[in-house]
Amino acid sequence: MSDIFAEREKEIRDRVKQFVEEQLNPISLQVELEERIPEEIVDKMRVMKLFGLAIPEEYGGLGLSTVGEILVYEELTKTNACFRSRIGTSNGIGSMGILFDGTEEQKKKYLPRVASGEWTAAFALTEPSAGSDAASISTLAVLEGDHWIINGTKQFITNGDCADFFTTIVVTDEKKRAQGGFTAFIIERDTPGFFVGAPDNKMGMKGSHTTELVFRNCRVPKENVIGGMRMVGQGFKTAMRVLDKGRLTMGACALGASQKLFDMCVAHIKRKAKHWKSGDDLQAAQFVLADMATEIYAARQMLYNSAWARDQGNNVTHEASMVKLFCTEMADRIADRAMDIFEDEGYLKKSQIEMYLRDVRLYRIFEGTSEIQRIVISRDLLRE
Ligand code: COS
Repeated sequence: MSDIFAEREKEIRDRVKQFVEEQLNPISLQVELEERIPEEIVDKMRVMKLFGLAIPEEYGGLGLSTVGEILVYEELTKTNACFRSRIGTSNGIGSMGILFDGTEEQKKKYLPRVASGEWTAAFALTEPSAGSDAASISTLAVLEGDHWIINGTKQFITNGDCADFFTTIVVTDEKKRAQGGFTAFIIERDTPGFFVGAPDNKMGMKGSHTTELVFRNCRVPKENVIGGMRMVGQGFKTAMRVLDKGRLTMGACALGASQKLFDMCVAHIKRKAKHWKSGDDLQAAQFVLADMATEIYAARQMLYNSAWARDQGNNVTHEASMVKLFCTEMADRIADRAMDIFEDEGYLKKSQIEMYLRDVRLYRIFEGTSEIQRIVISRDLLRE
């Protein structure tokens, strides 16, 4: 399996591992309590080119393969999940639509700025009445001369507080809807008629913020249709392709968090076992660790295999959904078992076990709930 990793990607992964251990872990709790990532850390992530992981070198990024990218995300999620969210949303779902389907002018304008971390990107699909059922969105764009006039509301948009532009999916043909009636736009933050709401008060991911976006007669130039006017009506496909990739990276995040929790549990049990009087206690803990390790092993194989298949040019729509479904549900089980192992200590903020428990729960929700993944998997397989 290690043959699929290029030397350069392993070297980048190792640098990120060191960065996590030396710079991010020491401030993980601080980010949770202050609900923000210090700007000097964002600067360090810029210098490491982490905002350009998946962006090709010709546009200033690192140009990692899917395998290389998931290796990095796996390391980056062995700490507070917000660091990965800040990077991964911008370099992932926020800008991948431009990379996949944008015009050359759009790629040249936006991707180098995302890669350098000068600009942050976000992805806006979800609406108050359209979360999982993405085909029910109602934000509407109407063409008037050289501008589209957009009205509607998006919600739960990660990076809403800090994004400079938003890849936004809206309706342009109410009859065709998801079958040729949705279009992807680039909405810059200072566009007239575009308003960003206050950060939501969430259960977890405290250092990463979601907001509402409101479009009130928002005037967007024709050039901001991703891919240009020939791509009007193709926005649902752009969004789905972006999510196919995003679901693999979500698997990597869930795996990284699970591995970190497992490592914490091993260290905790080794510390505690010295004081246990009965061998039964040790065996109970050993059985839990064995189950965790087995699940993590299975998750890693399916994730690496699917990422590698994508890098070979294969369509991995249902594999990506399988990875997201399995890895994110596993992370939830592992966080719950970690709480069992740490007992009262795990319930304390300073242990950070309770933070992981709250944060990994989101992995089962964003970029498509577990139920959505089951729909995608079964539909794809039945179609085959
Ligand atoms: N890649 C490329 N094209 C795709 C695709 C994919 N993965 N999935 C669907 N499409 C295409 C279809 O081929 C179809 O094209 P045609 O009109 O040419 O036939 C079009 O998109 C519409 O597809 P479909 O009819 O399957 O749409 P549905 O409304 O039935 O889609 C699902 C249902 C579940 C796939 C979709 O609503 C979904 O993924 N929802 C979850 C959204 C989500 O993850 N939200 C989280 C918030 S975003 S962070």
